[in-house]
Amino acid sequence: MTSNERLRVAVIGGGFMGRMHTQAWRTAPRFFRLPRRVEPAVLVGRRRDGAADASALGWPEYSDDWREVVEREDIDVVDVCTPGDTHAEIALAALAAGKHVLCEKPLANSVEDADRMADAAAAATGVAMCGFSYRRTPALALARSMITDGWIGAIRHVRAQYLQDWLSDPDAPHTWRLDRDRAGSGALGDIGAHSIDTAQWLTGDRIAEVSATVRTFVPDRPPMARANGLGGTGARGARLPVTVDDAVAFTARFEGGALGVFEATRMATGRRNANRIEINGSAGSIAFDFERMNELEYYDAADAAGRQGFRRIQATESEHPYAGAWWPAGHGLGYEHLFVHQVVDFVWATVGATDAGAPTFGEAADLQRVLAAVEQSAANDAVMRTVRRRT
Ligand code: SOE
Repeated sequence: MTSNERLRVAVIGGGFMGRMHTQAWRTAPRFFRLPRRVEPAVLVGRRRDGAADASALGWPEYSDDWREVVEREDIDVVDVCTPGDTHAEIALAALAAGKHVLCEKPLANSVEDADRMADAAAAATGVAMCGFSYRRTPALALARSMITDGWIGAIRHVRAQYLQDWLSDPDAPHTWRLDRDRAGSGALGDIGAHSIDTAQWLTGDRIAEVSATVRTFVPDRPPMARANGLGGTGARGARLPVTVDDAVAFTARFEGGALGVFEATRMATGRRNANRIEINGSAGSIAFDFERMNELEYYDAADAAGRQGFRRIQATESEHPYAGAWWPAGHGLGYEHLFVHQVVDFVWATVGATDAGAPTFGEAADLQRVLAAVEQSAANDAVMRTVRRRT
């Protein structure tokens, strides 16, 4: 399944995610065996004067015109790292031009757009994958294989929290992530989407029903003086309205009967990036917290009485998913490595490796329905069923 064929990459978006994906495309071929020769070709940003920054990141070329770039014959992959309101337009153009497409999460800002993208992907020749990067955490990939192999038995509880605090200060500046037109939703789509994806992927089950509450604690914020993607300093001028949720909490019923409790907030003072999940089954439990991302906690109900307790598995051994390509056991990985692993899987998907290109646009459109159901539940004070996509 290997070939020396080139895979020439355009990353669209020069913010936090664009820089993270840049790093991933450059690093993946250095540490992993890949079936295609990856060539980062062009970074696309909005700024006219972005060429120097792009060059500093190692890009041979910079453009401020994504429309021209996605049509180019010499581009094979379009990697969409822009705010959600532009995902559909860029991805649809790229798929129509026959490109492989990697698109940041959440797939779109609405179920309608997500469906259009999923339908186009189903009819397209290229790979179309949504970037739920946390799936590529070695400890979580290990958890998935343990759950699939029956190590915790039948799943009863899913408890997922994604806690950040970069909006705790009411004067933290406004960003596009606080604007519904650009981001679609707030903590829900930005980080709650990760929890939903992780929970469904780990359990192999699907959320069937939700009951939700959302809050916007700070209704307006000062404008950002310096755009760095996640806040920044030096805010000045009239305050801008916050049109998304600051925090969301919801309960969920999974199709298989498990009970889920989810919480996502960007105002959990003191919690920087605590993406946590605990799953309790009939034979054991697993627990994970991204702030200790190299560890997986595992409880085995079959341990002898008086010897029971959670054990800490360091997911840094060569037996663990992705870990063998990196450092000696115990030396640990960081956030950026997830994006490297995502690129590795994506490249393998372009030569047909089974499951490497997950989640597909179809799966991500299904997740978009969960996001929509959560919003509808909160707005209508009602329990909402999630309607499954046809494909
Ligand atoms: C910002 O809240 C953010 O960068 C998310 O957009 C990412 O998806 C998450 O990985 C970290 O936090």
